Amino acid sequence: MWLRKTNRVQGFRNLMTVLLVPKVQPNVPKYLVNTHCSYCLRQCTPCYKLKQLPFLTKCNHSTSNTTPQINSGNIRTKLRRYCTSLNSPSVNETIDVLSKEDLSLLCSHIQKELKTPVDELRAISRYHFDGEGKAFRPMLVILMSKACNSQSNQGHRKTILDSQYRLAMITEMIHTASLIHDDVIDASPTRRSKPTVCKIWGEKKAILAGDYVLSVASGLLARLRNEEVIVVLSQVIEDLVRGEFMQLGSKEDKNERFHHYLLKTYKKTASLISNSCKAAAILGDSPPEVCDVAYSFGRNIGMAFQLIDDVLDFESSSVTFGKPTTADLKLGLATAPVLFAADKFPELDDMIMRRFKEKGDVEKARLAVQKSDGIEQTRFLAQRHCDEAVRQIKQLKSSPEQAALISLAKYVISRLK
Ligand code: GRG
Repeated sequence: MWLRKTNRVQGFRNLMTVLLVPKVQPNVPKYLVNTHCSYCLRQCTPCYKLKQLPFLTKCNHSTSNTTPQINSGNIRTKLRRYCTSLNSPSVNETIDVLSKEDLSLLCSHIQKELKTPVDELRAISRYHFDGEGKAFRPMLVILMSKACNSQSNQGHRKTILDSQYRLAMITEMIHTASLIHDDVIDASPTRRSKPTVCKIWGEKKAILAGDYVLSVASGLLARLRNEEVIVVLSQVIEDLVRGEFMQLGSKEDKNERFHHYLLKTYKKTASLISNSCKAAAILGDSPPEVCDVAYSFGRNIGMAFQLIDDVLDFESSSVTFGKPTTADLKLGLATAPVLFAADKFPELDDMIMRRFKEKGDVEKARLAVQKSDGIEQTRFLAQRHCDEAVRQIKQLKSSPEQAALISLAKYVISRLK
């Protein structure tokens, strides 16, 4: 039995569109041409540039909310609190977005699927399904499934379908397989505060274990017997690989460079999130417009998620040194904070091109980011994506899961890890 039966409400819940926005200023990446003020986040005509930097625009509205609020707290606790605080008669139960028990159940269902008789392969492939991840993707799938299902007028469409729950598992499996491979590529010693698969078992076994998790996920996907969902999720796997591949290269031209970064971000992170949301809607037999909303919501949340990930690399301190980890710089990667900073400090351009390989590059780039407003710009961009995600999901009929998805969008900006 895939789903636990319980009385409480269960579960949670364009790059291209934006690219189609007409170009209004020369040398401004089309993607960043703003129709929303980056400060007050209201829709307005762009009227002046933010601190001389060409990318973001600002209107004449109040600047009281110039800095997005940074909250702390555990994602699950926060969502639970948010949902219980809703003063609505339909929400007198707690939406346990994905409680610790739900998460360990999901992990144990995944572990059951990874049942190869080869002892070591079984142990390696199960290693990361230990409930230590944030489970952000399955959480979204479960919430989105319920939000889409509740659009239907039929009363019985309120719970998540078996196929949608399997999709949540598949999504987490694809994510985990990509993390295992990513740790090999980056030669990372730790992940989620424990040694990586490649650190313990070596690169060859890590690659094979990642392949194994992916192959089992593919089998589960095929068994959903939904051709459209198979196509959508296959695209995700292609995107993950292409996104990772794009990350190996750099672009010399500044505008191309930012576009390259955003496209890479979509493929590496937002594709899985957006297409999983879309697949959840498809499995729920949602009409095309609901599937589009699910996709757009996921795409914007996914972009924001990665942008904030890139900010956290400059903000989260290493326990040992009390300094930001700047793991991306050390890997030669120029993420949004650096790309924005390069506008103020053109000396970063050469460092970006040589992938911060020369002695002192990483530290110089870190300081330049600190002295610029690259972090602030990146957060604003993430905020805009979250705003758009909220705007999209509000097109659905209200439901507790829709409220939780809105809360999840806010969490993406405020998260600390
Ligand atoms: C095997 C499918 C497959 C792909 C191979 C290596 C590779 C190609 C792709 C790497 C993609 C990758 C690692 C993207 C990073 C996305 C990201 C933001 C990961 C961190 O996600 P969190 O914070 O992690 O949700 P937790 O630990 O909470 O699950």
